[in-house]
Amino acid sequence: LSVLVNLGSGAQNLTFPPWFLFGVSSAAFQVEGGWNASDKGESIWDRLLHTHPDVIVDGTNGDVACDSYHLWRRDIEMCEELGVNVYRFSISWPRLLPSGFPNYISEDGKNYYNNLIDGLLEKGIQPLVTMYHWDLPQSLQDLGGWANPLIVDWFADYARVLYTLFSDRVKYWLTLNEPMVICDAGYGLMGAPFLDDTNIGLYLCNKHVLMVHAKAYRIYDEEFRHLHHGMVSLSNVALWFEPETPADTEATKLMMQFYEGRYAHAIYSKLGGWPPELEKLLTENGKREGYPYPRLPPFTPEEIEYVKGTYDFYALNHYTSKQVRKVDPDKAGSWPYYGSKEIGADMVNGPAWERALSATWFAIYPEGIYKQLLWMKNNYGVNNIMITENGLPSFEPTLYDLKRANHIRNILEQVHRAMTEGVHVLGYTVWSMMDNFEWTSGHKLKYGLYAVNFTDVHRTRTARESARFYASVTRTRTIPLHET
Ligand code: BGP
Repeated sequence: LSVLVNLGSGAQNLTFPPWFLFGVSSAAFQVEGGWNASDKGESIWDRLLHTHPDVIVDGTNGDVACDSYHLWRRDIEMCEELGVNVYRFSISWPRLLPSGFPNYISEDGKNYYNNLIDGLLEKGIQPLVTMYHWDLPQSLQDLGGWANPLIVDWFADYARVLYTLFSDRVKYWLTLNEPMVICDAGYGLMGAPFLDDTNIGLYLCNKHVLMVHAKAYRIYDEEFRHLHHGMVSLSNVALWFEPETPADTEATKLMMQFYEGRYAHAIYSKLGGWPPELEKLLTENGKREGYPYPRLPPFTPEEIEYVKGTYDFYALNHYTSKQVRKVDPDKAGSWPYYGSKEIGADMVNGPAWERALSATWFAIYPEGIYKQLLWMKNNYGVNNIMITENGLPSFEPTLYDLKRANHIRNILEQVHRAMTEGVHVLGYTVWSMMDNFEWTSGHKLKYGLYAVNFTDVHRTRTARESARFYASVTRTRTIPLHET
């Protein structure tokens, strides 16, 4: 039984406007493989997984992943089968600039991305390019990585190379994917470079990601926009938070600022800089973990102006929602999925929210995205929003993933609802086009519209039911009124 049967009569369905961009997402490290193909440099994820395979639940790594380095033609074909308008992928910095610097540009790296971009455009699919999805050149990590303020210049050089090579054809750019994960995971023993530095390194990183983004945005603005008329932003991860009881309202506001505001306020708010309540908290609350100093490095007034307004649209990755419960800071669950000692709050699942996976953090609450979109518009006054990731994880490899199809439908219904209430949503891209290397979950966790056979050298991709459903959505530009 295909859900397609429900899409017969347009009158029964919710319709999306012709300009709305439907897409799918991926990231270089998670799909490309070819980790040492040709002259590619080593990334921090290559280094981590070659030295600490134990951090990945199933001991897998990104050496081959989906082998998209060789199978890019098939990837384009899948985009075509899905009927999407945009394909979001990322560029591997060490594949293009093996030393990390523009003193040497890899011909093979350049050809790989040119082939992908040209192949997509030939099929009428727009590339949406993330410049950095967590695979920093190891050479730059050895120089201090995201804790070194020089990264602002290193990234600027890299961004200029990207714009010079590709911005005649790439119109949608994202500088960074989820700075929250770059800093909080990278310096909190959850992802490469796998450092334990939540007092200093993490917060230096917080400032530098914002400066990096701003400079890359301004380079486009000043040197390339008049030639190519594209759009630049960054993708922030956006978890929707609600208070468990009215007594938890203040803690919820702070949680929102800690999770999202730390990476959004400086760019999108009228005031700029750090969210004021959070800045106060991370100054006065320093003693909590035995570190009696302010943590957030200050912005100068010039820096505040430099970062403010550096966006052409707001990009968000939204997966799930949490209720917030105020607790004794010492008893708070672990960041970023269960709670925060800094805020003194736990994250709990709403009683009526379904879980996608047993005993994990993923609650299914489609209305969260509707509330999130309205919050962005009302809180920051930004009304040009793109959903750059959303999807449903599962440990089940089944091809008959009606639950995922229905989840996408339910999310799109809430996006549609926000749009009818005046939120301008540019588009929506599903995470993910295919099963891939899901960071610390390796190959165990599946997000794909397409299943990938990782035991087969050809990395065969097979459409799931959700792929057929999504293809029907992109072709009709409608979703059925009710779940299947
Ligand atoms: C986002 C990342 C993606 C993807 C997704 C699923 O944060 O940008 O790269 O991995 O999350 O994440 P997870 O595997 O942690 O569920």
